[in-house]
Amino acid sequence: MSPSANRPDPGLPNWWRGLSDRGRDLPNGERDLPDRERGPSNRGGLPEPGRCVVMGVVNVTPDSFSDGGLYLDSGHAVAHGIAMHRTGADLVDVGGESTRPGARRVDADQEARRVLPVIKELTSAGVPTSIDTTRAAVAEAAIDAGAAVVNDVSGGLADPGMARVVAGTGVPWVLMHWRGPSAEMDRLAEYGDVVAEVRAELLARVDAAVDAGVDPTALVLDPGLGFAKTAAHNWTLLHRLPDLMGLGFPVLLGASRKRFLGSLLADSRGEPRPPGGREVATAVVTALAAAAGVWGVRVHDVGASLDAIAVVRAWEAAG
Ligand code: PMM
Repeated sequence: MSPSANRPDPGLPNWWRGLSDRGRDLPNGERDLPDRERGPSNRGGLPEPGRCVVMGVVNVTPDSFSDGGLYLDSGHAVAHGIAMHRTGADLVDVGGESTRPGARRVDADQEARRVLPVIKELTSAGVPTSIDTTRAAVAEAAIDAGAAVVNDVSGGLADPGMARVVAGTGVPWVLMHWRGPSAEMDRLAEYGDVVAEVRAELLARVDAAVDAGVDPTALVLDPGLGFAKTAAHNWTLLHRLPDLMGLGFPVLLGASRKRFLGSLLADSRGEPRPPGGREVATAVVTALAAAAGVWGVRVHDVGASLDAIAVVRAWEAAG
């Protein structure tokens, strides 16, 4: 792990450097602890289990690339969420709109009809959930239904109302790097320096969020693997994870079963390995990411990633 991991870097805005260096002013006139002195469970309401967080995926959609159609029925979606929670998922990420490359949008009512019953039931079963949406209205209704985190693959770009909802409710917000809707994203995968551009574009989203009143300690950054990124871009971003973590925010990674793993594992005719055969590769990415110190991973197979994290922890603890 790079020595610079998790250290706010010098190119950061003053509000963030000040926050990390000396803590926050509290309304009662006292000063909160600086980040480096905070306990492991004191970051803006995010789960901090003392290891890499595992977010389990439930797509209540007919067309997601890996689990599309499996959990469109809300009973199946709830049962799967509960099973992932029992396996050890720290959060169950519920989405109602596919973001696969080229996917067409569903309307907001349909998205809400898919996710709200699932979030309500998971919440009453004691399962912490995040809502995977780019729409402020869906996020707000999901928070009302019990969602504890907003996971926004557009980083607040798709809906200008999202920052207001997050600021108003105070829930943590995952800002993913995004350049445009799924139908267009493949042609937006043009970079000179992918790491520098992803960092700068994410920081711009952080600034917009903070300007809208969002607490910066409630933000998580995600490089958006596969979203306007080629396989080569994804590998470069993974290789240079410490540069992203140097921004000082918790980092979430969503590599699970994605296309770049399918093409890495293509057969002798060049046919990509189907999503179901990408789990070992996913768990290896989880292990390497956990060893690099990421805050969390978003995965389809919770048990496999928890096993990978257990290996990393045992390896590190023996040192
Ligand atoms: N990827 C997908 C959906 N939501 N959220 C975050 N934060 N990061 C991701 O990489 C991400 C995401 C697409 O994958 P899926 O179809 O398996 O849900």
